[in-house]
Amino acid sequence: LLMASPLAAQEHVENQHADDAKMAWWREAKFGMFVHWGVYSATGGEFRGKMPTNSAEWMMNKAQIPIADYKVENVDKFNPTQFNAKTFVGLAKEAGMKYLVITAKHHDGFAMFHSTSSPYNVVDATPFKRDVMKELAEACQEQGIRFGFYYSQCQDWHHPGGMGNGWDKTIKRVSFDEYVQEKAAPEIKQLLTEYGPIAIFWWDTPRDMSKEAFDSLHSSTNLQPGIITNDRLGKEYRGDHKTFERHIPRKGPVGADWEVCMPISGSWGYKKSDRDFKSIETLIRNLVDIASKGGNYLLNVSPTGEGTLLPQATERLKAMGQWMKVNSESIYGSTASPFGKLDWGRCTKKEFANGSTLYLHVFDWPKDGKLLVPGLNNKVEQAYLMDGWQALETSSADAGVTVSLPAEAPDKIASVVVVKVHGKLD
Ligand code: JFZ
Repeated sequence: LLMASPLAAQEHVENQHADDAKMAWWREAKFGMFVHWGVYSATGGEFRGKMPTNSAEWMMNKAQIPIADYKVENVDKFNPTQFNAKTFVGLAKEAGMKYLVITAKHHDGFAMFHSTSSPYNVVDATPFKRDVMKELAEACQEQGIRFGFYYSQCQDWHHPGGMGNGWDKTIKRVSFDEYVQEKAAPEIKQLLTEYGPIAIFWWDTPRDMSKEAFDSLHSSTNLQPGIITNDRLGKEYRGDHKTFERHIPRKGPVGADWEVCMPISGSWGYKKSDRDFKSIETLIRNLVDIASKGGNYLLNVSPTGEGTLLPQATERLKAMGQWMKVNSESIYGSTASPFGKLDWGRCTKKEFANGSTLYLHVFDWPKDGKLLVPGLNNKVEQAYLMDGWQALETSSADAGVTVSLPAEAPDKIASVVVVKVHGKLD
């Protein structure tokens, strides 16, 4: 068997320039919603009174649930009657998110859309019978949110050729290539032809596969011109952007597009016992931190078996939206900070023909009212607070530019000070 084609990675490098146009919206967007939703959500990650796993979408694997039991305990119980795609997408929009990526099929193999290649899907196999992917695709289209699919291409714990299910002895195994031909490739093709414009295809997780299987999965993404893919199709595959999982890198990778995906709480999929919600402060500062390093933030939420988010999640998204309402100019379309570590917070930047704008995100408001921008020697044209546009005095010295601040921080989490300077920075 041949390994995943290294050629694919090569082609990508040669196409780097052409990619600039297609990556433009994604680089501008900075902030997206990730959604893990599946039949595991019906029981909140619980199996017959036990919570087998840290991350609910892995419950079938961790509790070694046979396919037949998973059907009874989860598939048959999936009936999210409170789900409303418009409200859901509206919340992403309110948070300031510009795109949404959702699990069309996770490792459990269950299709959250009306698959025409496998009856193991939300319309044919659950009491709910609604194609929730179609509803979301339409709501995103209406509300101007770019829409993308997560798809587990290697692991499939339901199909006899899929990877990962070593516990259900009733499975009569077939080859992985058969699984690709019968299920994965046709499902992906369907997702990319019957759901309107698809902005992102988010592969997960790479494992070894034949060149034929790799090519067959990969080629389907040509069905949507301009589609953006992550780096998790095959081991050698770079895709258009690099995925960081759960953690923010100390420095962003140079010359590459990248994204940090992270659950808003502890688990990706809804888990009843999950109390690990990140604070509003952490979430806003994460967004700022990632933007200051040049990356995107794909923040995951976990709809319940009812089809709604917990109030803890809704509240946090709304608070992020409040902050974005005042400050989003410092995030959308910004690029990485020209500075290394800053004592008081982070910086993002935008460049124009004759000058640059620095957005200083102050986490720790200086007690003496003096904010030093170390090493900045460009001529300052203007400085003001983002919130309310109050003009601020600056002074320049060898150490850099010092901005004089009012006594009170406009925002305890992150106040933005805008500094417009002459010329470029790097
Ligand atoms: C995968 C999934 O297994 C998980 O359920 C979730 O969907 C997450 C977003 O992605 O988990 C991974 C995949 C890759 C790595 C870590 C976790 N990785 O490369 O470090």
